[in-house]
Amino acid sequence: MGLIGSIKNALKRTSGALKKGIAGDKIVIEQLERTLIEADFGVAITMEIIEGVKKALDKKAAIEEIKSYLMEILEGVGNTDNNMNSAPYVIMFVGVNGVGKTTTIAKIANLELNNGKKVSLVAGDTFRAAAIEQLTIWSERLNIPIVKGEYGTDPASIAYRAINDAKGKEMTVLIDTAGRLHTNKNLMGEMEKIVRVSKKVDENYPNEILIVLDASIGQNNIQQAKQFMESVPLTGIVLTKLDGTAKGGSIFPIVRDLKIPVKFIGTGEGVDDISVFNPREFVEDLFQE
Ligand SMILES: Nc1nc2c(ncn2[C@@H]2O[C@H](COP(=O)(O)OP(=O)(O)OP(=O)(O)O)[C@@H](O)[C@H]2O)c(=O)[nH]1
Ligand SMILES: [Mg+2]
Repeated sequence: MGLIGSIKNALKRTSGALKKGIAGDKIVIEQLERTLIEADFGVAITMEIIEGVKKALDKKAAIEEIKSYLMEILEGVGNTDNNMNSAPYVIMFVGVNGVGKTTTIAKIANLELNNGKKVSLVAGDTFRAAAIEQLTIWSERLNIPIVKGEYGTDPASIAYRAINDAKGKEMTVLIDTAGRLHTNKNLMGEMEKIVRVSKKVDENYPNEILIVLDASIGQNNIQQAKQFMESVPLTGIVLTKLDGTAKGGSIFPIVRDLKIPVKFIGTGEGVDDISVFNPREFVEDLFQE
């Protein structure tokens, strides 16, 4: 299945629910409202959509109104292009436990390889048992280099070494980090240090700090991400596990609240189950026939 097919498929749970809300010849406001809330669009955005729909002349116009309103939210937070062209281009992935950081890194590595780019992986999770092996397996499977150290060692020094090794090379450097909660001060400090030390190689590094969010927890992601934002300057979002949730609508309050763009979406467990985020495609697929 092609990439577009897989987004459509991944959004089936959310789009299927939305379809019920706009079934029939005319949009029934109460029904639409309930559906939007259930799909986790949030109260504010739901109310704004309803206002727009009330002004529309017919169902077709109403749906077009909804789509363009939602597109504005996604595009209103700036550049969603992935222009990964510095030498090297360094991306660090952060987030709480189990959201899909390591899997996302493998998927993006694979995307980059398919685009003819060189990639290296950085095993910056020296905390969780088997985390280094997990990334090593991916590096072997994808046949790409990995920079790693011992468990319990400082991931900042590993990241520094990796970025320094890649200096001047056209290469995408993907830094894995341990899952952490904001309440773990040590781990939060360790994450800040990775950023600080990367900047010693070049102040632009890491070029991106992407927070990986599990779509199935919906709007609860907002609070979680804000806590990370207090420690490191997040540049974008990877929204994973869209395939397993009907809460796909939460992407809108998340983006509007955090004011950073979604860069990639995860649509399954396989290495190909990722898409470079495209707001128009996302909105069209939400309202698929
Ligand atoms: N269905 C689905 N599963 C996913 C997706 N992304 C990751 N997963 C699964 O989520 C689980 C956790 O993935 P990891 O990549 O290990 O998550 P992590 O954030 O690195 O976890 P920690 O390192 O323990 O914090 C695995 O079983 C993945 O296969 C996705 O887009 N869809
Ligand atoms: Mg991991």
